[in-house]
Amino acid sequence: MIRGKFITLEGGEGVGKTTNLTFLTHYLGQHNISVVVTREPGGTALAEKIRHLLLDKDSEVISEHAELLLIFAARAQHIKLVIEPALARGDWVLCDRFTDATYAYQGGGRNMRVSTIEWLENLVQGNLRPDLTVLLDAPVEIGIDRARARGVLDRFESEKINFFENVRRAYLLQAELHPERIKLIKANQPLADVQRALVDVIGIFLR
Ligand code: T5A
Repeated sequence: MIRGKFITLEGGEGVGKTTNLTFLTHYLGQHNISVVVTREPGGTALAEKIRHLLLDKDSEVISEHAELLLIFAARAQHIKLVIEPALARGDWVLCDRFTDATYAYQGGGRNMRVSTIEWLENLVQGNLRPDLTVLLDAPVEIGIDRARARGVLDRFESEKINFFENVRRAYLLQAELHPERIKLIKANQPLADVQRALVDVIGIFLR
């Protein structure tokens, strides 16, 4: 059995990850590729409970270490129960956010040490890394406005603009550090153009 491809979508708040994940799922379906669509934090019953804890803005103050460890606890479950079995079956996995989000939000946004994140990444993931990551990038205000237009903000969305500028900077740094894996698409263009760029990027895997 040929192992499936592991593709992640990344970017700040409201840049269009979910919208484009749905588009990509449909597009791959047209190419007869069996796809598992999932997200982080989340993707299993336990990991979705952890997601709820992380996004709940009425919870007690969550320490930075608790936040980081909860994210990796959810990820450990997700990898073992969903991602690895799917890839081993030959399915492709499309995941809305993965560890690049940890480098961006906890590393960039919360200013946590990159070496700590790397250590947890190696512990929890072993050799597992995405085959391809699409980074949707847009000026922070655009994504925030789109997220706000949707209504109630969660714990992360309630952060200050400076936090999101640091998140964006850290994402762009990840793309610089891993140019072979992370492909950047400008998300502040019309959706049809974003999706054309997405088809170009994914085309490499379909040949
Ligand atoms: N988190 C997560 C961490 O801190 N560390 C981690 O390691 C991980 C994995 C999860 C939160 O957890 C944090 C980060 C996050 O804050 P989430 O729900 O995954 O939350 O992330 P959000 O960014 O909040 O997801 P959103 O659903 O808000 O944003 P999306 O998915 O990027 O945006 P989407 O597709 O819902 O689009 C938003 C709106 O914009 C429109 C869409 O139609 C929609 O209305 N839109 C466009 N409009 C015009 N032009 C375009 N090109 C458009 N693209 C989309």
